[in-house]
Amino acid sequence: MTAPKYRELADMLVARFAHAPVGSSTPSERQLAEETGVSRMTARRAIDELVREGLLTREVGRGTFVARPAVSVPLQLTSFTEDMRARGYAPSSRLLHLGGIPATEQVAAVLRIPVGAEVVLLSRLRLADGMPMAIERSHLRADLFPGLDRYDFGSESLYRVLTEEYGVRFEAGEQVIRAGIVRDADADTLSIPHGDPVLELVRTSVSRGSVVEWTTSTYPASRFELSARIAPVTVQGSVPRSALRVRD
Ligand code: 16G
Repeated sequence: MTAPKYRELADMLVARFAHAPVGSSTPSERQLAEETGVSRMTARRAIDELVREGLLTREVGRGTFVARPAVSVPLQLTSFTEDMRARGYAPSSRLLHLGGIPATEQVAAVLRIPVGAEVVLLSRLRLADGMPMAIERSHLRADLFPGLDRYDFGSESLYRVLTEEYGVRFEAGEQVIRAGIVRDADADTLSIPHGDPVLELVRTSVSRGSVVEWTTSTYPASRFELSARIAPVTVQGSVPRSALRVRD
């Protein structure tokens, strides 16, 4: 059975607005009908669908706009694969780079290894239902994870490989979130305009007392929001660690 015409049009619009910033205006029913050759009635139904699904919002007398960030990124020690599956998206990756490099001073300090020691750099474009979501650059300790290049990170989950093949047990993590401007090469990879704002989530995760991963995830700021569960402080007298700190 083929999908009804309005649904086909709605799906086409979902793809078209996938990278549009929140608040950008979308074509009217009349423009859509003219552009695609469907009736105005079909155009209206397609827009109605997307309004119902929350992708678009209609403002009386003003028009229709891209509504809210498509994805809310949780602040938990979960993997991209798990996050996207939990939202009903099919996760995938495009491998941008996988190879050994000598640790710079910064990498060495974060991973607590000597400067110049080998680390594995894994760079991936992360996609959900085929749509680019983020670029992730992971630095991993080569001594703890020999032979990482045997895995196909175009389809594999890094966390699955680390836990199941290398016995990693994630026990803690720290995530720093900062705003930035997209690098030109990343803009092309993410299909967003040069100079657009991005959110960078920088994660270190710890297994058996060692820092095993230092990953920077670059998300287009216009399409994402961050959410975190907040819990009351339970330990008497403990001071919560500052979440907001001045950047060097
Ligand atoms: C998440 C993590 C990232 C980790 C990746 C593993 C954030 C901000 N970052 O994206 O540090 O490397 O998951 O994903 O959530 P994978 O197991 O799907 O490869």
